[in-house]
Amino acid sequence: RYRLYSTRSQPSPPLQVQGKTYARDTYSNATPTILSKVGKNLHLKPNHPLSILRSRIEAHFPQFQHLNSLSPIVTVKQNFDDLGFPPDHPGRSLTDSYYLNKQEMLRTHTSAHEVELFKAGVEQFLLTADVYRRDEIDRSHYPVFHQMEGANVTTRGEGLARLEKENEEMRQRLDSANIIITDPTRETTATNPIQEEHSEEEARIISDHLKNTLNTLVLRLFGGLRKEGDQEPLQVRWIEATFPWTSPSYEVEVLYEGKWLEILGCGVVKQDALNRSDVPQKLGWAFGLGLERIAMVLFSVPDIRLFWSEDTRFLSQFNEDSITPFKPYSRHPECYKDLAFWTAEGFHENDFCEVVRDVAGDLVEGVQLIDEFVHPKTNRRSVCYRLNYRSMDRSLSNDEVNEIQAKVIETVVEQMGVEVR
Ligand code: FA5
Ligand code: MG
Repeated sequence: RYRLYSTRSQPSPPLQVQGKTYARDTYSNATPTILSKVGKNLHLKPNHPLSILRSRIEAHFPQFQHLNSLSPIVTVKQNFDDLGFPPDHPGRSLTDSYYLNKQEMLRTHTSAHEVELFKAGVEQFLLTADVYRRDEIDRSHYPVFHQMEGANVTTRGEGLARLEKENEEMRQRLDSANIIITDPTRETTATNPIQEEHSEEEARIISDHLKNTLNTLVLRLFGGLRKEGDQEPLQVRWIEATFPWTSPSYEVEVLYEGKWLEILGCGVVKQDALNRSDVPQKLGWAFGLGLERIAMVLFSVPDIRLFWSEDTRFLSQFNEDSITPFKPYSRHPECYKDLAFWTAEGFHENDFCEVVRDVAGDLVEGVQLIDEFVHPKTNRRSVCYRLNYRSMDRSLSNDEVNEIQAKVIETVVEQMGVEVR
């Protein structure tokens, strides 16, 4: 396997993040560009769409603890092991996640904090934070995005009686609202089982409470958006899912302008995870929702990179009092460059994208595979990528783009052992 950094003879210095030092090892793959995002905290920036959305959701859960400042550097144990991810789960691989070293990583989801919070005795919380994943490059993917984790656990008996009472109240609200909820997951208990530690009644109360809570949340977020006189009901559907620490598990999709949009994953927390949190007597649910996905729709933001813009033409458009659509200002022209090369063994597209991001930063808008073939005699694989460059904030000169492209080429040759055609 090639290494993104430290190809030179002297050992690389340890990684520095927010004043702390992390020893490097063969796992270290967090790049300076990625590490420079740590501490930006867009979800706390006043009048930023992500912060506005966060406050809206927090208002739906007034009795929950609202946590917004947990460090994105977590242990592999927190992010994966505590939640029951098997050792060979693909999410753990170096092509999908950012590691500081073998033990420490940038969290890939806010669920990384569930066990520590349950352990600390917290029963109801909403946790908003930046999460990091190595991924493709396009208008809806960025290696840093924001999630909000919600969890509600309680003791058997009394606690469940309260949930049942709240179920009744939420059901009445939903019955009188202009919303269609499609839920085939009620029939798929064979593939999405209730836990053997739960009675059927307990499992039903918790699942219903989770579903009622999220259906009323969706109604609050998306319901008010429809235009005056719009008789079309809001449509939500529930889909069976799998997460290692919940069962049953679900995903929620909302129909928006003719398209189903996946907004969250959730489920009934597994007894295993609660035992690991030293609260074996409790039971409850958890969800994790993606803020950018929802904010792009609610605020009509066409490109996920805009959330990172410092341009006042973007930032000045939003305020806490209302959700108003983004009015695009004239976009600067794009410039694309094609790059064809023979891949080396073990080539992975996410690694290539990482190099591009590290060299070009936010100036790269998209990376798209436009051609590939395998040489019939040598079996070597050739690929051609189209790299789209565009700044959100200014015009790029052709010279500047050529310079970035040259640097990309130099870096992929040096670090990935590819051969430019
Ligand atoms: C999770 O991350 C789970 N931690 C969710 C969860 C929490 C399940 C608690 C059970 C209990 P997933 O990878 O599907 O699941 O991501 C959750 C949400 O984050 C998605 O529904 C989506 O809205 C958002 N999301 C995921 N990947 C991206 C991405 N690359 N860019 C933007 N948003 C994303
Ligand atoms: Mg998903």
